[in-house]
Amino acid sequence: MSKRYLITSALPYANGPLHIGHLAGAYLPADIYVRYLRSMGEDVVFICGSDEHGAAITIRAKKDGVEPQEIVDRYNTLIKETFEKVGVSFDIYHRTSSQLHHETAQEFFRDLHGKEEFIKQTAEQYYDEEANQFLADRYITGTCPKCNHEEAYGDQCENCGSTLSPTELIKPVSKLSGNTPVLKETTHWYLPLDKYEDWLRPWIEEGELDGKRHHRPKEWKPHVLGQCKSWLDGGLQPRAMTRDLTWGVDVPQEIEGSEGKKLYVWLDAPIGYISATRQWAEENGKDWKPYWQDEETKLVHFIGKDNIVFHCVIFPVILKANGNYILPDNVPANQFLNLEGRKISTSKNWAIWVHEFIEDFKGQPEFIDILRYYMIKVMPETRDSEFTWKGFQEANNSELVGTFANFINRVVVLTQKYYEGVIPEINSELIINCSSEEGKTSSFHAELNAIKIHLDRIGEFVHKYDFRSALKEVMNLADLGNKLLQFNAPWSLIKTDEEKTKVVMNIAVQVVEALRVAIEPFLPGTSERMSELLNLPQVENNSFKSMLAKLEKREFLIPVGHQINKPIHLFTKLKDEWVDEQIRKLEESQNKEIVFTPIKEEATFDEFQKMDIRTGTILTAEKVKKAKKLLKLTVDIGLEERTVVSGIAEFFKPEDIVGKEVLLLANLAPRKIRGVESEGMILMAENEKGELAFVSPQSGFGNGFTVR
Ligand code: B3M
Ligand code: ZN
Repeated sequence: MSKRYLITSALPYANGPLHIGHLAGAYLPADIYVRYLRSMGEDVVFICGSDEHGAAITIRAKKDGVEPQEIVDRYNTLIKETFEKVGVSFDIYHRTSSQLHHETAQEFFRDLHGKEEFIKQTAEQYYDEEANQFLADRYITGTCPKCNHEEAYGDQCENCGSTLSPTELIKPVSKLSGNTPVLKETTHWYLPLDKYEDWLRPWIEEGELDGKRHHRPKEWKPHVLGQCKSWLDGGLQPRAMTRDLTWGVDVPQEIEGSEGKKLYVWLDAPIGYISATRQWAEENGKDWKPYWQDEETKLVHFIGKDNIVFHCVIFPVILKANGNYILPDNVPANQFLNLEGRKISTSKNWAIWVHEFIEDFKGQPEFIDILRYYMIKVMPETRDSEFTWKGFQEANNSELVGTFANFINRVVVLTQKYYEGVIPEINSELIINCSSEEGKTSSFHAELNAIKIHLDRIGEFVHKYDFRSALKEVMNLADLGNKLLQFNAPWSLIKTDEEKTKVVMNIAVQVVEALRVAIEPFLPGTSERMSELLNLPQVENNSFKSMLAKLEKREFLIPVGHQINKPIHLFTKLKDEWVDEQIRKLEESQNKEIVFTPIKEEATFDEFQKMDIRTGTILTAEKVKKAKKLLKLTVDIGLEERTVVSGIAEFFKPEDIVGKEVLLLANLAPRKIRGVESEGMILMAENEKGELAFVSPQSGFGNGFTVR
């Protein structure tokens, strides 16, 4: 065990709500780990907060036509409330637009700058001439050079998880104007990552730091090590730690050339873990430094796989270059959760939004824990996994209802029926039937020992970040309880041997109590309801540890004579119609939210007047040889006929559009396209799916008339 733990979850961008993929990736696993550590009496701090800078925010602000601060205020509040309602129990949920964070991040920059860790360099970066600004990584999309995904970002590809630089993208496009960006010189401060390889590689590959054992690489997930190694083997490059932006943490103004420069979001955001810890310490009268600067602290970053390199290479370099900070003991990144056979997509609204789930089932508190249970069961710990509503129903009906709640209910009902809810006095020497194997005999103490074996296994799995197996082990404990009842049949035994029945029922209640404590890291709401059921105080720090200590000393977990309450239904079955309804809602909702292209730069009326748009009718249409997207049209615009090449062949058949009334930009400079002189452009609308539609006057309007 470590002296103390500092646990972080990736700071979610405050540019939209949380979906189930976020929870399964970086938040639910961390919450289980932290709750277990607390229940084992460990000194642990759980840190998170909103990541409020970077293009993810400003793109959303442009889309909504508001200032970035309004976006982060809106989503910081929603995200914080959502985490609270699903029981993700941060010690602080901070935010990087706070003054304390700006100061902390600027302190880091000054320190690195003062130590001349940066290289000030002028290099070419992508610039959007129409938007008249340099483009941050997320403002550029293009084809991923690694997997050919066509919507990769300038800094990473969400499809294959690769970390990229904008200049690696094939056919880059600016998200601001839709144009191809140009390369333009600008000056930034670069962190020469290559300079740190001599200690990075042994740290990652051997778990050694400055010649000493730091951690065990075999405890890191293979896909995390794999991504780090391929980054190291690909050759570390200097990486710009500043950007030309209007939103973010200023480069300290006393530094020459800092005008208009902000910290790169991936320098600023991870420092958000430190500023959040400082805020937490201030609010709780604690000293933050031991959590970040004492080697006896175990630092663990919970993230999604698309953040691996930032947490295993860039942030450690920043911390090491500073010199006062510890490095992470592990970065157990999860893979991606898919939904009903498709990737979760915020732009296509193919997602289960957590705040909507909470709202939909607010009258049924057990639904939060069914969601947690199923998401842990399918957690993408080592490979991408799948969320399906059918799977959700099965996990609830057969495991939570059939195994877990059913056992607890039988114990409570029988204890009420035989002993009016009072835990019976027992003769612990009596022999009963064993819970693990039909026909074998056992005793009270042997059964308590069997409980402890499951509890120890839960801890082992949790410490290996294997939360799926840990939860399975909790369910194995419920199975032990079911078999104890099945192999001893107290409902019959009571007729022939009351004393033995008391032993069986007492052990059964001890199992229920073990489940109440053991389930808390996974399903905190259920544990709370079980506390009411057993008439006990809530699980708190040290509960798991003191439970193990009692079992060590062969003591009761729940004392004889304790009065429990009347039975309640912890979970109830979900019908097939309910599943059908969830799938219908999901399929319908996917068109609900449309992501609009940002409004372009302001145009003057005179600029608009320069365009001459006329009504017209398509007279002929034919395919352009060897150009699957192009059609060659003849358009009658009243005073003349024009030949126009149009990129609509994937959406319209030539024969279907002859006679179509259209609008034509008639004074566009002619240009040769695939050998055909195109004299103008047909106006088309494009929706969120990329589908095209003609923009037409009402039928019979006539040709050659001016649009104004
Ligand atoms: N804001 C989350 C993401 O990439 C990013 C994490 C920052 S953790 C310091 O989706
Ligand atoms: Zn890719």
